[in-house]
Amino acid sequence: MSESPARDSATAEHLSLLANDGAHARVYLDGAQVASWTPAGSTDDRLFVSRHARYGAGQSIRGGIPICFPQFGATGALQQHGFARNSVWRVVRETTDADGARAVLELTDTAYTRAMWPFAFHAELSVHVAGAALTVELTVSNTDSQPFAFTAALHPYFRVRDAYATHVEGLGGTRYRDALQGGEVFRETRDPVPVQGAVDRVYFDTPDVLALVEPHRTLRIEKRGFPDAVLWNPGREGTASRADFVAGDEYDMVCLEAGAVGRPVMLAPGARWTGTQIMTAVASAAGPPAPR
Ligand code: TA6
Repeated sequence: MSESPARDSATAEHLSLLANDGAHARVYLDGAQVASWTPAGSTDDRLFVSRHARYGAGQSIRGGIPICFPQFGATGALQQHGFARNSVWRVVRETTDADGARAVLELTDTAYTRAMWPFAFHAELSVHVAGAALTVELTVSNTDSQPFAFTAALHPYFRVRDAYATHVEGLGGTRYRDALQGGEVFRETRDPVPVQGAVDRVYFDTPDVLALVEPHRTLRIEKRGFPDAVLWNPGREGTASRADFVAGDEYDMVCLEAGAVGRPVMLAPGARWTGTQIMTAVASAAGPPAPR
């Protein structure tokens, strides 16, 4: 992997997707990371990116939608969240038509990836924006002669007005592993689940439609192919201990992720797997928020 030249959000190589209806997304080639999404008819970016985020090859931008592959978290032998977010992806195509704007990027094995994970693979990320929705789809193909297993997640940082006034709908009754309680597994008794401070949980086998609800607006989050969901907020200590966060960022973001974490995906030679996350801005019944 090459060392990262100093870059910023403007100079790091990226694609700007603009649908005919005005919906917009920005995708960086570093990590194939979506780092901005504005639904049609809105000026509000629904993705959070820290002012201290780093840009450039080898960096994962603190915010947007990092891709965790071929390992979620620190649960295996690889670096935290795998290498996809630290790799430079190639643009396959970029199109705009009546259905919206789409970019497709790809990543294949290199000497860098094989040194950590000795398999040939092809990963493709499709990003589509139109109307109120952003759709991100990760497809992994096994191009090796032996089977492999991986875990993965799409790790969106959603921008919110006050993280600790949000809640998540749809998780009630599911089991979760709580990283803040020594990795113990519990069953969720609440629905909705309020975000009330630092939280770091993998919810297993959840329903495919969840919602991140703020007092003034809602994001509908649908996943396909990803059985699990991850809920993360770093809390005060989490932002203070990471140089690419600014103190106070914990109020501005909630991660509600689509993951294949609990059971690794097994792929035979020639086989393919796809996981999708569809994020839709839902109009608020309560009207525009009062200024903070
Ligand atoms: O998805 C939640 C999580 O795995 C947390 O445990 C937390 O570490 C977060 O991801 C961010 O990880 P990072 O390596 O980007 O600091």
